Amino acid sequence: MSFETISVVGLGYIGLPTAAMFASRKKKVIGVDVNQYAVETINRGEIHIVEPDLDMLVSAAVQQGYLKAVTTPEPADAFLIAVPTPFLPIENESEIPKPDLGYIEAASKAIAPVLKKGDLVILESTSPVGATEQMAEWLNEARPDLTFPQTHGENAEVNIAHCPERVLPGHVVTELVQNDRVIGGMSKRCSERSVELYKTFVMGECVITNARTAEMAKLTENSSRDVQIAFANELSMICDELDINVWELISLANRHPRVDILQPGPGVGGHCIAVDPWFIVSKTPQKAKIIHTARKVNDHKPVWVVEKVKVAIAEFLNKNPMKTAKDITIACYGLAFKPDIDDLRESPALDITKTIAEFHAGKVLAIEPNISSLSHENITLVTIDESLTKTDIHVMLVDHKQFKKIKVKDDFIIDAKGIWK
Ligand code: SAJ
Repeated sequence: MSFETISVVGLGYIGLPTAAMFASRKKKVIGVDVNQYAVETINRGEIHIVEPDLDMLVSAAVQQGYLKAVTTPEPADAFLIAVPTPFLPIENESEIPKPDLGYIEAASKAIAPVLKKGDLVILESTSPVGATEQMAEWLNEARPDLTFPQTHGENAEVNIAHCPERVLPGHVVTELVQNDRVIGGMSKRCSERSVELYKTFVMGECVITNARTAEMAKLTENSSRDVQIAFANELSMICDELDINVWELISLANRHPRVDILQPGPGVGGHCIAVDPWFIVSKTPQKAKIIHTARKVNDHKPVWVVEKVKVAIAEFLNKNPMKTAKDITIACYGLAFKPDIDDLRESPALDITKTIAEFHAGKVLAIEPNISSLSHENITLVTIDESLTKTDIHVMLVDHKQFKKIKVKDDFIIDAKGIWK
């Protein structure tokens, strides 16, 4: 049975581009989101997030009548769930964060009333191992009149799979088409039907496995990157103590044919790499030792950068005994969670800037070429030129392309990205 109508639940950074991609292949797509503002924006043919080329795709899809957004699910042949999977709040620093499946539960309960025999339900959200089986249980509880793969395997009336998204923010539109897809069906039939669905637009290979392995594959990809970044961040702190330029060191070590070290930075941000490893650690805390340590190393890096700023303030005052901390202007270059994007969510650069603004008596400037306003009373958003004339201590946090051309002559530079030193 082919897929005439496809519903995408959750119209964020993954769901909206996926919905637009199906619509661009002339499928009837119903996007579902609890956010009324997002729904209205999309129905006008506009977008509520920033992602290159997505605006054109959504505008065309809405204009041609292939994409509409709603707040309450409607019947469809396939449902893709792309809702957030954050972790639950922790009481203290030593606690291991646990995943919050609340959005998946709410999405399952929302689509259950419109599910029918022959439908396919795909969980795309990055999820802890076992989440797809849990989702299947929620659907089964809500619709005891239908059969599901956990009890009826190949003969189930509703098919279920986990097909994690793996696209890089900033490159979503191309990566959705080109990347290989891991397809983890709860039965062989679930996988085969999912492949058929994704082949609507995916040019990469659709590789079949089971749901648990697919869940773990996604977590492994992001944990692998987190561990590698932690290695670079640990090196940066070791090298600072030993008076060695870590960027020179890494470029030398990377000349070895089997060494490929990533780059240190102010910490790991975004909603994926700093979150997903915890889904492994919370499930198997006794075994996930390197993954756990990497998280701690990366989470400590912003604290370390703030300490360097405090040392620079002390050195500045030592060199300028007539001045007080109130006279010192500190500029933070970059607030986004990584270069050349406008996304400030879970950004170590933003956290560092806010922390400095909390303790520092003098002015704190922020230079973020990708945003036009910032609402924080102690931080002033300025241009590069303004900052270069007013600043005493320069803190380089994000290697946006605009910053690479700057020549900073002052003595007081903390360069977390190694672009000025
Ligand atoms: N970072 C470093 N040093 C590096 C590389 C990155 O400090 O050498 C930092 C970045 O500045 C940023 C953080 O790591 O703060 C994460 O950035 P990223 O570019 O590594 O990854 P994300 O979070 O934008 O996207 C990741 C991708 N996963 C992998 O590359 C394995 C993407 O493919 C996933 O789809 C996405 O997570 C996701 O949604 O899970």
